[in-house]
Amino acid sequence: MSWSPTTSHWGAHRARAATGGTVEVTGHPDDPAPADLLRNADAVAHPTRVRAPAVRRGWLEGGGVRGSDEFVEVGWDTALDLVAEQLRRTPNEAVFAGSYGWASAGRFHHAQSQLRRFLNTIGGCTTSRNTYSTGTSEVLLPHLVGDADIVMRHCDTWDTVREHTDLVVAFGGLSAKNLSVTPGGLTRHSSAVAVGSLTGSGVELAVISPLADDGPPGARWYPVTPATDVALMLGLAHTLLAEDLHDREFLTTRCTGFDVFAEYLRGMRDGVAKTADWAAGICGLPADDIRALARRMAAGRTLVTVSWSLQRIRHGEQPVWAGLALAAMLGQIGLPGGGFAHGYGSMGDIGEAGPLRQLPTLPQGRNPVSSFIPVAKVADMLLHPGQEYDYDGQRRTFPEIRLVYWAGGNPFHHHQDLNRLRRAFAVPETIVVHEPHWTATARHADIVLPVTTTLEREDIGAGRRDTHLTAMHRILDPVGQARDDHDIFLGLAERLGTAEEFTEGRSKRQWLEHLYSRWRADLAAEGHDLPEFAEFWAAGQLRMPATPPRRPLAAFRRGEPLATPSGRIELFSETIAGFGYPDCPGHPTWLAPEISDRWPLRLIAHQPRTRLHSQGDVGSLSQESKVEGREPVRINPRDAAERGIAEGDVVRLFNDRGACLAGARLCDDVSPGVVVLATGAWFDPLEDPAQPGGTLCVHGNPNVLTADVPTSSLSQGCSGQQALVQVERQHGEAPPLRYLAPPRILGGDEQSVEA
Ligand SMILES: Nc1nc2c(c(=O)[nH]1)N[C@H]1C(S)=C(S)[C@@H](COP(=O)(O)OP(=O)(O)OC[C@H]3O[C@@H](n4cnc5c(=O)[nH]c(N)nc54)[C@H](O)[C@@H]3O)O[C@H]1N2
Ligand SMILES: Nc1nc2c(c(=O)[nH]1)N[C@H]1C(S)=C(S)[C@@H](COP(=O)(O)OP(=O)(O)OC[C@H]3O[C@@H](n4cnc5c(=O)[nH]c(N)nc54)[C@H](O)[C@@H]3O)O[C@H]1N2
Ligand SMILES: [Mo]
Repeated sequence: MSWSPTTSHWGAHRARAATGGTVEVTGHPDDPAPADLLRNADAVAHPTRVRAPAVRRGWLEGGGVRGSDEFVEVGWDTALDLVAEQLRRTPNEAVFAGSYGWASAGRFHHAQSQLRRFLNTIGGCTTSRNTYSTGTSEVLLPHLVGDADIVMRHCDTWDTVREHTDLVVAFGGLSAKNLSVTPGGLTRHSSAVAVGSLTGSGVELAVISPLADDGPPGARWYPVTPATDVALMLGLAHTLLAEDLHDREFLTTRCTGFDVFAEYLRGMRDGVAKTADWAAGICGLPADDIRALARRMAAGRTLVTVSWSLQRIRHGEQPVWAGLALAAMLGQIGLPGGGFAHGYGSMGDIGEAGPLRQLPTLPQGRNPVSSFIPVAKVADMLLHPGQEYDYDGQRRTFPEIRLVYWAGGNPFHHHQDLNRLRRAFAVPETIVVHEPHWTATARHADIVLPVTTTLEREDIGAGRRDTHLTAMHRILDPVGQARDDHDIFLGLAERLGTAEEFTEGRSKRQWLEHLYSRWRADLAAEGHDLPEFAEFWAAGQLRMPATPPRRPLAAFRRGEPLATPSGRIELFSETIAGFGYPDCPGHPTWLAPEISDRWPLRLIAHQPRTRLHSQGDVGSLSQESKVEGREPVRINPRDAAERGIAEGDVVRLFNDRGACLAGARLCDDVSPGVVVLATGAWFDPLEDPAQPGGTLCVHGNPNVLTADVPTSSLSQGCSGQQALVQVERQHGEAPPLRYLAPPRILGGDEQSVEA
């Protein structure tokens, strides 16, 4: 059989059906660095696929416990009748459909857009704002630079960096594992190649991270103590100030509030000068190295970049703000290859040269309900309806939620303190989940509707800065009775009398043609002549026309004001200071992280190398990385020896909130005092006798350990990147894994009619 074009968040590729219902995949012929993640494609036929609509038995019978109940398979008509009835009886504001998550690539079958479009036809729902990725920066940066995109999306290309930059100072590193991923996917992964060859092209690279492998070979590693980057940045800034290496002209004409920040650096009010020696005592790097780095930064063209991970911890505003202030002192913001950026090494599209343009998009309609939460407040909302909280200068109140609807995300992957999330998920009357797989979220739902994956349907797809638009051909038949999210919502809309509004009379194929044709017309208005849909579909892809490069910071440097109150970069923000939040003052500030004698190790729960979040965890690449079936945890040999832990041992990570098992990998790339357990191992909870009321995740999901606390009252962002833990060898036999098989399902074949 021949290869068909498709795309994924980890890149465009080719696929074809293989025996056993699975697929074969191969990289796109133009891709210089196809993603390893392609190897997880065989997850599509895994036994964890949801085969038929299923309803939690306890929900039908008025009892049971979400997350440990069995399910009853029902036919599609019954399932859709049940969901429609619940939607009919629930007030719209009491329906929470924030439904955060990455789902699959593809512009039409984007699960969250389909969900919101459908719910908007029946009166709307409570939603969520911002992301787990950059929820803190999305709120902070508009106060500092007017538009977050100018430091997160309009960054210099890697070619510009290679040509102009002498030194890249990368707080959080430039992690190769992250570069294969971009929402919607890329056809050519040039960033992966560019980062790998940076130092070879004469660019100096300072990787500031607790992990050596956050940078490519040739980089200089600065093993900073986690959560202390702000102290380091202040120590660098103080050195620039003390040695008169700062750009006064830029600071007075292009920034506001440097005087306040400089007073803080000198310790005029708190009596603590933020010298390199002061910083060294906190961040673990020698003071001489800090001073030398500051001088080096001032001696040439320097790019300061802060990875997104740094704002995904408590007080996550501070490293972003302090990094911006440091770059402002160098006075190179807006010069090619210099200044400040946020997210190189976090996502594959940052630094790519492809066009940044609007892609074909499914219109979602208008949500008549104005109620929303910042995305990471989901457990707080469910547990504390009516409670007030702060958010970006507003005082808001949690709505009372009776029905939770999730399509395209996995909160039992992405949220913190999963034992608390279990308590929160016990609250609503009904939880509906659309899922291809029996994820932990599906297992905590009442009504689980099986959906297709991209391979089982037709779509069009591309990512930000992608070079091509891909015609995503259908490669497999739907697994079991799986339906497209769109068809499920159509079934509901028919029952609720809004089918015409939902579909506008178009079939799925007509929607693809419609979205494409509208997009084509927009491009025609710009003078680009693109083929008709049929021609595009047959070709399998088209090259996207280039966009004129936009360098908003260069324009700012030339005198164009920013959309901030002062029109300048705000190193002190009167607005933020005016909110009076103790956990986010008016200028970059060192706010010491929590430490604890009981929990002496700092866990880094970063993005996984072997999958996208939880997606593909049952695929080959991810499965091959497991140790005794458990997720690998990396630990420095010194910390392992102190605990009698050997390579390959099953270990237990624990703190006040919960515990999980993992498989030990001893590794010198990890600083002493740090352990690394990537996110995304499917939550596999077992009642834990040692932790009354809590559970032990026998597989290795770090979110049983992370705290459900916001970054600050300003942004209420996700702080899940780190947690304080202890680690010990697991004594006795480790409990069996259960996540690789579906939950207990009753009724099965008699009740469900093959589609
Ligand atoms: N501790 C800690 N936690 C974190 C982070 C961290 O750094 N540390 N990072 C956070 C970040 S940055 C993010 S973005 C989040 C990611 O969190 P999520 O985006 O929720 O994670 P995914 O595993 O991608 O979940 C997507 C789900 O959608 C399902 N799916 C795929 N295609 C379809 C479809 O077509 N339709 C439907 N209905 N479902 C589909 C998949 O099976 C999967 O279960 O995690 C966050 N969580
Ligand atoms: N393979 C793969 N790639 C991905 C994803 C995935 O799931 N899999 N997810 C994508 C998504 S949704 C997002 S939002 C981005 C996220 O991009 P990031 O948030 O930047 O990625 P992480 O891997 O979580 O963190 C990057 C590195 O930051 C370092 N770090 C952690 N804490 C500290 C600290 O206190 N100080 C310093 N200096 N460094 C620290 C860690 O060592 C870690 O390896 O990644 C994207 N890329
Ligand atoms: Mo993310």
